[in-house]
Amino acid sequence: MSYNVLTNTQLSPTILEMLTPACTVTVWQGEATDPALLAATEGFFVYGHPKIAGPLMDRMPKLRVISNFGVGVDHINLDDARARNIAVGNTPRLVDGATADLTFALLMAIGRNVVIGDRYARSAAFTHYDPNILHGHEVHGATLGIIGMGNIGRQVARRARGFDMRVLYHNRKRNLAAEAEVDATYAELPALLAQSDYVTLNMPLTPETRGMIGRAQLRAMRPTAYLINVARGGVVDHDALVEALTQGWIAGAALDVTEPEPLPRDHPLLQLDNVIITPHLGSATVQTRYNMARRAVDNLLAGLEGRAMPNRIA
Ligand code: 8YV
Repeated sequence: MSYNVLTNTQLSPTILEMLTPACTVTVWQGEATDPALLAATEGFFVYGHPKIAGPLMDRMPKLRVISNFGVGVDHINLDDARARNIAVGNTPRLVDGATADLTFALLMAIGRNVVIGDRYARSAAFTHYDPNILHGHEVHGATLGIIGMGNIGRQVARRARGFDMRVLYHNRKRNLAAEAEVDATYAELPALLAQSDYVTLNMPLTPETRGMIGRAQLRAMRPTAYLINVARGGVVDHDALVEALTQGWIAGAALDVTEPEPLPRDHPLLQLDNVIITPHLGSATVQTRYNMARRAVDNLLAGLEGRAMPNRIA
């Protein structure tokens, strides 16, 4: 028995090795995909963030399971899947540590001029040591504002303790377990923005969080503060962010995610020295990516075989 599985992009050899004993895997070619192939598809292995909603699902009448490689499922219409009895799996918890590590890497890199310092140190302009240049802002002892105190936010808070940071957080609802574990203090959004030296975005993209950081929120931040986004580009209004960074409303931003992703090559954010951009590397470690692959494959196979999926979100 070999299940018909579609994927949206060429999968890594590691994932293919996990899938091929039980599945025949083909790659979606967009509109050019053979309709017969779609009609036969039983499982969809989703890699990256292609938009998947009802009309596409309807072209796959045999589709029983969508397995998402990643925790965030904002690109998949879960209501449409539920309405069609299609199970959706994802990979929660597995990405938390790596994503929190990258949140901290970006926080330190933007606060301490690591990237711009690297560029300078490689350039012809670096002719002698100059103690007057590239003074950043302290990380230890600073106030960190975490927006989104879920599993990833909590891991960020744990790392912040090691840097003797004061930790504020904002979340849909208070997270008393996190407060007790990491000594984080709940704050309303305006208070968090006004008091934080570093603001990290660790929430999912939902209709409520889309555009949550706009002009008013960026204006409420300190001119010496930094914004770090490892969530989804859609939670930040990018036009407002350009304004904030060029008008000095905030000191800088470090973005692992943007909308669109990638940004058009002539986007003004790419021209700014007080911005760091990484290509969505939050979970990109050898170990985490392996664990995500394993879980995504396990979800897919369980769904196809009618067993309980290890992580089912819809
Ligand atoms: C993945 C992510 O890299 O888990 C998520 O939500 O954004 C990342 O860890 C991405 O989803 C790859 O498919």
